[in-house]
Amino acid sequence: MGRDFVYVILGGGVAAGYAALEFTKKGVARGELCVVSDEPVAPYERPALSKGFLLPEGPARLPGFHTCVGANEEKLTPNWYKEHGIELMLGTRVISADTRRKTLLTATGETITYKYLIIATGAQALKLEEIGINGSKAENVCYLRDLADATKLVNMMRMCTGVNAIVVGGGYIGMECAASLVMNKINVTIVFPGSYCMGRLFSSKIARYYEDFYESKGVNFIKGTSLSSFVFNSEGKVTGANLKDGRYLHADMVVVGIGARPNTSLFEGQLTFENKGIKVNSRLQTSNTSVYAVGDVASFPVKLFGDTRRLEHVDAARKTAKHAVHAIMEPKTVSDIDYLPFFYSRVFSLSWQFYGDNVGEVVHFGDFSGTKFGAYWVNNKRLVGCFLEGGGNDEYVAIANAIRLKPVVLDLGELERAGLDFVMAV
Ligand code: FAD
Ligand code: NAD
Ligand code: ISD
Repeated sequence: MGRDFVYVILGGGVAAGYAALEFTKKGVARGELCVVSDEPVAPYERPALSKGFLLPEGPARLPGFHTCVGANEEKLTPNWYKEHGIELMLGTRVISADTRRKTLLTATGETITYKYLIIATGAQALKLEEIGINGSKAENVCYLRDLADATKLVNMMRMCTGVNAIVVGGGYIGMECAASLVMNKINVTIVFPGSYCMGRLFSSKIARYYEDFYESKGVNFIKGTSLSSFVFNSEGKVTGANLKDGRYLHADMVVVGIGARPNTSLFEGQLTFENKGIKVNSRLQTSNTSVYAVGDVASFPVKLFGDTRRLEHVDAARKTAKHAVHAIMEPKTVSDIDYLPFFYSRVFSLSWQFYGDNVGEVVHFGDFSGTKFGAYWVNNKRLVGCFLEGGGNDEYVAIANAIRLKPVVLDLGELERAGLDFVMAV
């Protein structure tokens, strides 16, 4: 069995949805484009899974958050793909790829041939077993990567009102899920090995603010240690956890967020890799000229900082996807991607955004006992990064514009005194 397309998008997540929309804007013909996804639903805004989807009241549900509503663009329901003549192969896992022959093989034995391939396979949650702990398959242990995980977590939260959850990991998933668990009236203990939460991005001072806020909501932080093993009952449910520092924690449910791994194994040995991702040029093209990579799997040049980065964030997925389609469909007019790294989160009543790079010296500003504060990162006398909690839209736009210019900063004290006024005046 074989199917033949001009363009194939492998993966059906955020990048796939934004790429599909861009293909239609660039005039793809009916029957030319196929999206192959092992998920049972059309591409959706994955960030909604750790935010709106977990709310106890009025939760977000599909079709409400199909791409591309996260960027205020069209909502691509399954019908949209049909109307545009795009083949949406859902529940279809690709088990091997041959970039020389330009073919993909599905788990059901179907061969898909392409002229151009866009790899948009994203990432998967790291499993506890990968850090030497058994228990991932227990019915009360949850991960959060896809709709099935989020549905299991919601069902678990409904059964666990008033009881105890352990959250393993103090990164994005750990912090966003802990907030949702609290909103669902579950007692939360977060365990992670670092000395403060969100260690990949936050300074210790920023982290302290969020940890204090969470503690005011009843969350218990156990830092500087990690799980050594779970304790199970006779039905195989987790009832508690032993920590490496000797402590024991009772648990009715567990949520695990210990990092992600890009889904690149189909292309190992066929394409060039960097930063555990598929290396692409400024047009998102891999070492094979017919193959492009976007989203979480792509290691792409970040012109602003003169290096190659793999960013596991939704804005990068959306923009790399659009850029790759532009490069494929209109190669003569496409310029080099010029991406400004952008990360954000929303928990409880809090909301922050970060632009740029968190390297160099940190200068904090604003009111850390109030609701609006931030930090700048200055590297080699240039402003390279800015974090702001509680800002308004104009301020976030000003930050993004300023960071793109990397203005010179000679006096850190002056920068601290100016605070947000510094970027507003750039
Ligand atoms: P994905 O969206 O993961 O899509 C990959 C797709 O490929 C999936 O459909 C997958 O099933 C499919 N696939 C993989 N392998 C195969 C195969 N062999 N055959 C067929 N299909 C395959 N980022 C932010 O910036 N802000 C946020 O608030 C935010 N919240 C998040 C919340 C959660 C719960 C998660 C998990 C991530 C969040 N992120 C957030 C990160 C963001 O969602 C990702 O960076 C983004 O989804 C990456 O898009 P992608 O298309 O590369 O990968
Ligand atoms: P992460 O890298 O943000 O955090 C991993 C956490 O696990 C860290 O706190 C780390 O200290 C901890 N950890 C590592 N080993 C551990 C151990 N042995 N025991 C306990 N903790 C351990 O990864 P994540 O939170 O799992 O997120 C997964 C992916 O989803 C990432 O790509 C992330 O960018 C993405 N995501 C992003 C957002 C957002 O941008 N707002 C929200 C949710 C998810
Ligand atoms: O970027 C996002 C985000 O944070 C979400 O929750 O996209 C989703 C959508 O806004 C959900 O509708």
